[in-house]
Amino acid sequence: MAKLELQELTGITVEDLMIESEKVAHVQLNNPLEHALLVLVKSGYSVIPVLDHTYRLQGMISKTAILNEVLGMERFEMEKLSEIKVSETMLLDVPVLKKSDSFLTALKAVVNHAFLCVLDEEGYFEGILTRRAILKKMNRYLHEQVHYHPTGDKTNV
Ligand code: 2BA
Repeated sequence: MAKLELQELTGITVEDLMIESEKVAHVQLNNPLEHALLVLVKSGYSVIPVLDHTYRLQGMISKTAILNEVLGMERFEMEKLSEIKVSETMLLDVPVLKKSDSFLTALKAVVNHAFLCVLDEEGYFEGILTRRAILKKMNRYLHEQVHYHPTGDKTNV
């Protein structure tokens, strides 16, 4: 594999690294929390996107928020899971990116967020960009720098 140069790294866009929407676990606005918890547990993720029926992003739902919702004074009131909708419990303030955003924009964003939703101009969901995808690219670039400049020549870093 050819060495990854700095210009190539900074020239990478969100589109090059994102996970396409078909592969992203998600739930719908009017799903009951029971369904959302099932998807979260089965997929293994802690937070996933919430979409409406037209595939527009509406929020995010987490295992923690669901468990908080059903936490009673003395026990988890699991019967509530079928009564409450995702729309009542989801997080509304969702960080987003565009496909055309640069690697550096994405790098800054994943400092504070494990993943970001990627939307088109009209708010339709196109996929997600994860912290893992960004770190993987950074890891490759930095290791190649060390490999090609083992004596600490920092001219290309
Ligand atoms: P978390 O679910 O908190 O997962 C944190 C990290 O743990 C993930 O980092 C990944 O490295 C690992 N991990 C968790 N569940 C996994 C699974 N089922 N298969 C493989 N690895 C798993 P990232 O890959 O950077 O993902 C960051 C966040 O993006 C995840 O946080 C999750 O909220 C979301 N995410 C990632 N891929 C997703 C997908 N296909 N569908 C929905 N959400 C996804």
